Amino acid sequence: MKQKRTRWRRVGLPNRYRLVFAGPVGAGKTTAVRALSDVSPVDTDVPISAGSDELGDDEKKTTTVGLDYGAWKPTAELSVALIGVPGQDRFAHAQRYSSMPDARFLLWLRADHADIATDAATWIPRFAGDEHRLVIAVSHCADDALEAARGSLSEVLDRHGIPVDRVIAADARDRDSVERVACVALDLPEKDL
Ligand SMILES: Nc1nc2c(ncn2[C@@H]2O[C@H](COP(=O)(O)OP(=O)(O)OP(=O)(O)O)[C@@H](O)[C@H]2O)c(=O)[nH]1
Ligand SMILES: [Mg+2]
Repeated sequence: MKQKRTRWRRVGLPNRYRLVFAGPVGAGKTTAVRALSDVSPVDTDVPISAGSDELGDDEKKTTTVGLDYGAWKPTAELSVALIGVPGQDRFAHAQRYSSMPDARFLLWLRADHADIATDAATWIPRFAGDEHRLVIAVSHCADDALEAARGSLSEVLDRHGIPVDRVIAADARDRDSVERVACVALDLPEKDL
């Protein structure tokens, strides 16, 4: 006999968001999820394979093959699931994070990458239709390098209707810095935190 299932309404529960961390290899997605998460994050990192062209620097020894998961509670009323996707295209199955109304997107790009504009041109179209919910976090960004990065990105930003002030310098290793870009992506005034 078919049983009627009780429908639970979400009453009095905190508002929930998903914040998706996307971008090329080594931009800092896993590091940023780790920095911001209030709980021990789950990651799916494996050691970088020797001789591969995965971008490694001295500090980076692993790469994400599935998803990163963390959780952040900026206020008593808000609960944010942190989801990092892999940078490598061979794990592209996990890059497609379906666009839902509660999703916001942080695209991480490296300022010290020779072709930050190409990285942006590759990744931004993956958020087609969601550009208004996208913030670009520029990592590995020296104090005076943000304007240069914004300049390099200006054409691709124009093409996708993204205002230049949505491009923000952020150090993925630093919680305050990640919090700042997360607040912009979630339209949260920082003073409320
Ligand atoms: N100097 C510097 N290092 C940074 C900054 N942001 C992140 N890093 C370092 O850059 C590396 C980023 O590595 P991950 O977080 O694994 O990068 P990812 O984007 O998750 O890469 P994949 O999972 O391989 O796609 C780490 O070694 C961080 O410590 C920054 O602003 N400055
Ligand atoms: Mg990663």
